[in-house]
Amino acid sequence: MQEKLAEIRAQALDSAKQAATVQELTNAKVRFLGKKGELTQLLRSMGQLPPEERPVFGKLVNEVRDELEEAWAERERELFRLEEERRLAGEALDWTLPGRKPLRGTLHPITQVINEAKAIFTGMGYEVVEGPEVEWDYYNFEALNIPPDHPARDMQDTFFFSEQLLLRSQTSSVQIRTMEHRKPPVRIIAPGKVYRADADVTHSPMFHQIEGLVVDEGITFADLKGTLQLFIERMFGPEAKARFRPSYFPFTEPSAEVDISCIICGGTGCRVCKDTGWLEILGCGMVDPRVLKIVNYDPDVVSGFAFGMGVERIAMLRYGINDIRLLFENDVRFLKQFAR
Ligand code: 2NL
Repeated sequence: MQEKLAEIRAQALDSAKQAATVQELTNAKVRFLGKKGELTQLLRSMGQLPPEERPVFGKLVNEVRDELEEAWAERERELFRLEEERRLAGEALDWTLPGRKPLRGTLHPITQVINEAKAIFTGMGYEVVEGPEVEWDYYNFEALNIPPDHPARDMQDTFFFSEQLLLRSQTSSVQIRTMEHRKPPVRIIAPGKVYRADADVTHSPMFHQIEGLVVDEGITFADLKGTLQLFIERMFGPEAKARFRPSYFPFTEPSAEVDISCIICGGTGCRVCKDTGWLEILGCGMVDPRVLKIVNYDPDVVSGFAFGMGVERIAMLRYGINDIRLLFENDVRFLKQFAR
C-alpha cells in the first residue's frame, strides 16, 4: 500500500505540472483528491491493513494530501500568472506604429468658384453684398421692370409663399436693395443661393448665382465689355476668348449673352460645346433707365451695366461635370477630387 501511495503521489504531482490551463488542473485535482479520487479510495481501503499500522499509514496519506494540495495551489497561482501575462502581451501598445491621418475637409467646388470670382471683382474695386433669400415680389420682379403679367414671370418658375412673398429667383433683388439706400457710384457683386422650380441633369431647384452691377456717371457698354473680358481671362485663363451676342432681358437695354471659347477643345468643336466651339456663360446689359428711375437714380445723369451668371454652370464647364446633382450629393469620393 505504501508503494501504491508513492505511485499516486508521483502521478498526481506530474499531472499538476502537466496541466496547461486552470480547467485541466481542476480536472486532475478531482481525479486524485475528489470524493471518488484515487487518494480518497486508498484511504478507504485502509481497513485491509492490520489495526496497528493504520495510524502510521493514515498520517502518511494525510501528509501526501497536504503536499498535493499545496502543489495544486502553487500550480494554480502559476497558471493564473501565465494567463495574465498572455492577456497583457495581447493588449500591449506599439508606440512605433505610424498614426492614422485624419480626413481633411475641402472647400466645395461651388464655394471655390464663388471665392475666385469674389477675389477677381474685389481686385477691380467691387464690394460684395448679401441679402435675404426669402424676398418680396417687389425686389425680385417689380423693381426689375418685370410687371405682374410679364412673360418673364413664366420663364422663371418661381417658388411663392404668398402673393407677395417668394424665394428669390435671382440675386438682383440684393442689388436693388443696395441702390435704394446708396448714391452712385455703385460697384457691387451679389453672390448667393437662388431658387427655381426646375430639376434635371443641368437644373437644380436651388443653385448659385453671381450678379454684378456698376452705376456711375458715364458708364458705357465698353466698360461692360472690358470688365467681363478681364473677368473671363482671370477665371478661365489667358487663352479664353469672349463673344458677345445680342439678347433680351426686361431689366437691361441693350442686352447681351456672353460665350467663351470652349475650355475643353479650345474652339475646334467637341461634345461639351456641341461642336460650336463656344460655351454660354453669362447674361448682361446696360441697366434699363426704368430700373434706375425705380430706385430714384436719374438716368440723365448716371448709367450702369449689370451681369448675371450661374455658378454651377461655370463649375461644371471648368471641371467637366456632366450632372449637376453630383454637386449636391456631397459624396466625399466626388468632393475630395477638388482638394487644393
Ligand atoms: C442671366 C442673366 C442678368 C442682370 C442679370 C441686373 C440687375 C439689376 C439691374 C439690371 Cl439690379 N440687371 N442683373 C442683368 C442682365 C443679365 O442675368 O442669364 N443670369 C444667369
